[in-house]
Amino acid sequence: MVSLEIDGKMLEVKEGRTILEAAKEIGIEIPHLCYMNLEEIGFKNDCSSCRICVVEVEGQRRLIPSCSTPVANGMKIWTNTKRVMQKRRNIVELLLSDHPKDCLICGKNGNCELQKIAISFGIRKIRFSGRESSYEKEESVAITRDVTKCIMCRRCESICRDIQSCNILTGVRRGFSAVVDTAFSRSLQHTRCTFCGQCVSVCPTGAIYETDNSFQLFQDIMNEEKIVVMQVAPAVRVAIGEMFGMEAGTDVTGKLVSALKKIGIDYVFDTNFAADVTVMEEATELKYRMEHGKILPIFTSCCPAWVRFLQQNYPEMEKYLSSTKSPQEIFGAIAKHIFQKEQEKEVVCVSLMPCVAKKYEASIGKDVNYSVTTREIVNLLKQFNIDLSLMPEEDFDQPFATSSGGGDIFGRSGGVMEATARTLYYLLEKEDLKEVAFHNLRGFDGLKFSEVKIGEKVLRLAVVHGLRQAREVVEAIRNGQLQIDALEVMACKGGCLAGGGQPYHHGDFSIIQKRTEAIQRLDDRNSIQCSHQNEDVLRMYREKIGSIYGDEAKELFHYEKGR
Ligand code: HC0
Ligand code: SF4
Repeated sequence: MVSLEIDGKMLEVKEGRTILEAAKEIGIEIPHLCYMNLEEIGFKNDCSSCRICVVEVEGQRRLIPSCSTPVANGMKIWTNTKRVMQKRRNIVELLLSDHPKDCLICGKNGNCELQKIAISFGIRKIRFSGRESSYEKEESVAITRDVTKCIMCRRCESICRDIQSCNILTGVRRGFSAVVDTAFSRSLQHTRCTFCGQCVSVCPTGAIYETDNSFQLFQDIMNEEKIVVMQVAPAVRVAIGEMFGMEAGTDVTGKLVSALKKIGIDYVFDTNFAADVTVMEEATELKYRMEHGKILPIFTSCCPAWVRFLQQNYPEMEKYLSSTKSPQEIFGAIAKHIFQKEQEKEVVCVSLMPCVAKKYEASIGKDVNYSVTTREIVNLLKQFNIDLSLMPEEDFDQPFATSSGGGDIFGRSGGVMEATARTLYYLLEKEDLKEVAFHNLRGFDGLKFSEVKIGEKVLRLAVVHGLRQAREVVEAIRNGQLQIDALEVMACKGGCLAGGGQPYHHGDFSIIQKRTEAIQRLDDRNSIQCSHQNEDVLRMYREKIGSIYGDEAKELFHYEKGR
């Protein structure tokens, strides 16, 4: 332990802690912009580029950045001296002097950390004026970049490099012209960007945010000629309440359904129902591959960022991907090929997702018209003056309303594999697993393994999240160092619960933990444990599709020739 003094208070903290972290332990919040620490998933951005967190340390002539300076025995620190306060204010005013002032129509309005700092510093006037940078905005199908709003905090660069190993964004140029950009300023679409949206999750300003589809939804709702059908992804229901002041991990499923109805969505269905369909198809596909000596391991294919990552970086490994579509796309097929037949007007299928890559997936698929994020729907609900916390509870619309616990856990890392294993066991053994929980596949470890004994065979399952670790796993499989039968990959650490379209966590990992616990509770409390026990799914097959993994199912729920 290290003993030190901050603002006259004595304290002891663990060795290796920074001054900023130590101060936080005794309730002193030092303002900062570039720093972010998600220790639990191995992400730390402490390049001390903004220098808003400077403090005075006795014996040091210069002001010290608290985010990157470790504590030492006997240190005496002041976090709010005149010098410190003046320096911080100068930095913020300098940042603002070269920052667009279009907050009212900015994608981060209300969520911007620079805006919050400007408010907390009471800035009404910027003393410095001069040249302002100008860059074209880039709007891809999933992510919009406005480099004029880049403050060079480098968080996007760090997460893209260290957690995702994609290296799409990097600091370019020097001095006044320095910004974070792609190589040769290429649009994201023309790079190997996966659209995972992790850069969006950590950007403090409006430099990177989701491409907006909420206005399109607004217009469709207003159009009497259309029937708007919305599917709600597994991870949204335990996160969206945060933006209405509720505790992270509050399950607001029923309230969300009634709120969506209230703003004029005609039908609200559950993506978890489609997740159960994905399980039926994927488990049957895996069984088929095992029994016919086809290629193994099978890779899950429901995370579009992971799929794009594999296609771009390891095209020779694409053959391992399951041909089963993601729940988003499976539901799209249900909406456009089953539900549409019973309607007289045109059905618009919109997905509500925690993810920005789902916008990309919708754009390359046929059936989902477009996707909106958790944050976008919150904006829309607020436009309609709806406070989610005050809404009554309502059920999803029939007949796509029921899900099993297997469908419910899709939103967390390990969920797809666990749900698939529950059903695969049943398909092969003709009886249910006695214990459906695969505890080894849960939690935040980057790579997790489990085994399931089916007859004489032991199936080896693996789960990985975060693309850096996914890359290591793919390479180990390619080099023959790792032998497994099935692999789940989610691009975001923690799975969809931590997706790029979710309420901002602002560096607080406990939020993601609480969402994960909440999703697990849905599974634990569900009286239907496995996808193959979902009577509504089985009825849909009986009445509309025919057999699982049959001709019609393959036509609707699978990509041709793999992908
Ligand atoms: Fe996910 Fe999904 S679980 S990717 O994380 O598989 O986005 O929530 O909707 O499609 O179900 C995201 C979440 C989904 C899909 C499902 C899968
Ligand atoms: Fe990197 Fe993902 Fe952002 Fe693309 S979306 S730039 S891959 S972090």
